[in-house]
Amino acid sequence: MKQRLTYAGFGILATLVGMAAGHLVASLIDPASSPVLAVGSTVIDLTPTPVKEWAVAQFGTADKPILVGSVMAGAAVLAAIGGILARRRFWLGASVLLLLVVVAAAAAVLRPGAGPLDAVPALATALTGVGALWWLTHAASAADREVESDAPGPSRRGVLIATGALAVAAAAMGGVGRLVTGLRADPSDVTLPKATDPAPAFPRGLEEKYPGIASFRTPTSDFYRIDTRLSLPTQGIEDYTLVIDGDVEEELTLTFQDLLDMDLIERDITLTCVSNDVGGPYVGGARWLGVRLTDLLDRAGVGGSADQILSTDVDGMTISTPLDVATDGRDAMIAVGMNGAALPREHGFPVRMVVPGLYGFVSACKWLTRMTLTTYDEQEAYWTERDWAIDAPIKISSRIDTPKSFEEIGSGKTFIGGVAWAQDRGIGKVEVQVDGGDWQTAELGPSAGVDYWRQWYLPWEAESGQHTLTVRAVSQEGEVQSPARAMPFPEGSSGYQQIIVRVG
Ligand SMILES: Nc1nc2c(c(=O)[nH]1)N[C@H]1C(S)=C(S)[C@@H](COP(=O)(O)O)O[C@H]1N2
Ligand SMILES: [Mo]
Repeated sequence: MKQRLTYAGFGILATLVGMAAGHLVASLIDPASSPVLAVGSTVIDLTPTPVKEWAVAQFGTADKPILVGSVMAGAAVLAAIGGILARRRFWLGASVLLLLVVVAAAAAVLRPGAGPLDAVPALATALTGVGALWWLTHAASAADREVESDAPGPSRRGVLIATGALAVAAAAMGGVGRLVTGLRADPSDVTLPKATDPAPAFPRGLEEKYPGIASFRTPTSDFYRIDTRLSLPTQGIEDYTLVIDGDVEEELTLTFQDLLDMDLIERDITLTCVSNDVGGPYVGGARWLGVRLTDLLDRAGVGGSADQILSTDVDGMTISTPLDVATDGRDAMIAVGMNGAALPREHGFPVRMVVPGLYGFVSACKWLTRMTLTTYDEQEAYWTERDWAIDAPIKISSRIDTPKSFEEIGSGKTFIGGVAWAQDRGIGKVEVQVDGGDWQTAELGPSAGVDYWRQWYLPWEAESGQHTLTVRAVSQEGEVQSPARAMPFPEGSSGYQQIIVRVG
């Protein structure tokens, strides 16, 4: 039994060393081709929509580390079996490791936008992993022979040396891989020109006077991040191009500088993810800098048949946007800046799309490299293939930020506060209901335009006991937030947020 455990450990250690080697080689080629990440990404793409929604609801943005952890755990189980088998028949055990590598190589090569070169990290994993297993099993069997012959010798130490050296090697390769990724061109090296059409001065939000309410502008580092990626693209600006093709008079290929040379608009726009539950965190407000979408489309000259802009990212991931909505006069843009700086890699460096009023999955393509004017009949985007809606305007919604659900607060003078959004229409009113009583009109914070969320608060004389608080928003056009409960799939959640608080 002890022997088995030891060999299971050998299998796991060998696999770890192999993974670390693959990760290091991938950091030089393309981080996404790292065996663990490639398998993880394939799992994401193959996961049925309901399961994915469940994972997002259950784990939030921790879903990615959990997925990577699960892939590693699965690999560890197989690696342990491989290690045990390798004790008696080395190549049988090694073939289990090799099977894992073949799966990883296939995942890396079959990713959209990948090529044969993306199999190299898996190859490095195979060589290192099998080599490590060979070293460990040979050191151990040498030690076994010594025990049998009762001759004291250095081989037991040999096992320790092999184990220690391999563990250190795995950690070192992991560290170097991280360093290499960090060395790549940084968005903070990019200086952006000023907007030709700047946004008005940004008003001071309510958050200082009414603590607990989400800050009026979401700090970039706190901005929610939702995408299908496990590693960030390493796209730089020197070799960046944006292609506009499909049903256009003239196909365009623009460099990053070409985009900066055009007129730039600056707008305050609130993004929202379709996966945001009522009361959820996947919404944030930022100041975006970019080229007006219609300026670009006019340059290319859109033909008569297109009804969809199919955006493609650096890796071939696609996002669809309804052409008529994006060009109806709203401030849709191809953004290069966020909150006064270049886009961070997490949020689409160097270039992304932002369309006020549409959920991110049908508009906000990050790491954008191509816009194809086409039709929904002809081409389907990533989420369209997964049965999500194609026309997905953001639903009017409101959220209570303070007090928190199930919070215990002191009785007396206090306030209820939060945010509300109805992009492209603007918030007209926010109403709060305490214990099912009359809808009371909340005070609104300053406005940064119809595409931006609005903070709100309602002074409240809190009496001891348990209370139910409910919020709803009304747009400037008088459209009332829908009370009908809906799940995020397929076109966004609806219903009123209701929380319970205890007043002491
Ligand atoms: N290339 C790419 N762009 C993408 C996504 C993606 O998975 N890949 N996710 C979209 C979704 S679902 C949303 S809600 C927004 C989120 O943008 P953020 O991460 O900058 O907040 O990006 C959109 N753009
Ligand atoms: Mo999203």
